[in-house]
Amino acid sequence: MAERKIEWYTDFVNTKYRKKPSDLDVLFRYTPTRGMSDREAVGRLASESSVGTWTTLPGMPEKRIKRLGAKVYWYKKNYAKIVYPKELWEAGSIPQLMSGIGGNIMGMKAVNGVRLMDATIPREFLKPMKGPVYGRDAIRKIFRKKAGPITSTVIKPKVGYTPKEHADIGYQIYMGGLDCIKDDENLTSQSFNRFEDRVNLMRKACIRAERETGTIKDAFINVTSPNLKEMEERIKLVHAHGFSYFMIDVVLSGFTAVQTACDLAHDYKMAIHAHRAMHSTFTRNPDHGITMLFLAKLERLMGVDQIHTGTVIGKLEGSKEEILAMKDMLLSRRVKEIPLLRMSQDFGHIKPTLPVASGGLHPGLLPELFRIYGTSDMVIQVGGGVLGHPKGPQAGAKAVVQAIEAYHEGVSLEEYAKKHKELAQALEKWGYLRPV
Ligand code: CAP
Ligand code: MG
Repeated sequence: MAERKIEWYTDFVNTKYRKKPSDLDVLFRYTPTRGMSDREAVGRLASESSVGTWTTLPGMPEKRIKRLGAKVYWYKKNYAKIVYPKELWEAGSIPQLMSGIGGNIMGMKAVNGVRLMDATIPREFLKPMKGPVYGRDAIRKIFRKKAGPITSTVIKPKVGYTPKEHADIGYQIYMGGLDCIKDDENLTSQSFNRFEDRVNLMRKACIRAERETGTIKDAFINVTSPNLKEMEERIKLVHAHGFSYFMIDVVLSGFTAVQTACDLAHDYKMAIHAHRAMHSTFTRNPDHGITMLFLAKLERLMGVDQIHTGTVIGKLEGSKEEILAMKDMLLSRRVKEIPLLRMSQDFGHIKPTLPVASGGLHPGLLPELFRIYGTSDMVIQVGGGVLGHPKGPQAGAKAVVQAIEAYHEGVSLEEYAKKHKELAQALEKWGYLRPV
């Protein structure tokens, strides 16, 4: 029997292809399985993420479908660049985009692993996207401060307090000088701390602290919900109480929820704090999944105003190289390619998103954190490092403020601690510890 061609994977490899500005240009890292050539492996990635399947399709309208197919235009040493024509995508829909470039290809037997590193997203796709309402401008427009950081504390223990206990501690922290109180990622509406009661009492604490300090206070209250209808109700409630922000667990809630939340944020002129809990399930393995950098890009485009990006020196994983590339990507109008790490991107009308450093921070680490980030235009989020202060949460908040003042004044923490007892007490407990 004559041998028949049953598959067309290598038709998707075209190293002579000249990419168009309207193409989506994606960088992947891949590891072929044993016996699979690079060409065969990357062809499969391009096929499955665009129009192809495992076999040839004799009846298909050849010309049109081939035009819609992805093209591998470059591959070398486990990296490939694949372009996709704009017609393949529903502009502005992140779930649909990810159904292609982050979809079935992640499970193909042809590769031991495939990692979506980053993508240059064309202007056409971005057109319907609104981006953040405030983003970096939250520092000036919400808090009326000239410079960052926006300071916040997540109350610890993570869960367990009643709304009243939560709001009382929140009040003390506000009075210690911090701008915001954040819910933890696993605090939503449990029996011991109902959402409605927390919103209500937190608002009272916030207003009282604003009146007594003459500064602006807000809260990142977690609206993560079992369904979109409930999420919308919770956002409306937070808005009706006069908060400027709400928080959402962006990975756990999913892209559709985030896009819905962002639309509502535009309706209500609110800012969104994006917690990334669960991202490590797909960002941590260097050979597989999706990078945190690309996730952060998607979140900026969808419209979160601030997103957790890591600390380098705190308790959670994240390389300095990626964190810095991500921070620049979030804060810039345009970024250049960093070979094999980041693709170029023009964000056009999409505002910058603030990075959030969180996880194991305490006063002794803050100046080092700002030096690493190269800016204090960010959000800092200190939980244990405030609540664990030997003299209580208010003293903990004061110590954070003092560490920031020392940084802005260019004075060492030891020097500043000579005249600021809360900072001295924090340094005595934690010094410059990098928690693990
Ligand atoms: C920090 C935190 C944050 C993580 C998130 C926690 O508390 O509340 O959720 O920082 O991580 O639950 O661990 P601490 P990331 O300040 O007490 O460490 O910012 O890396 O997404
Ligand atoms: Mg947390």
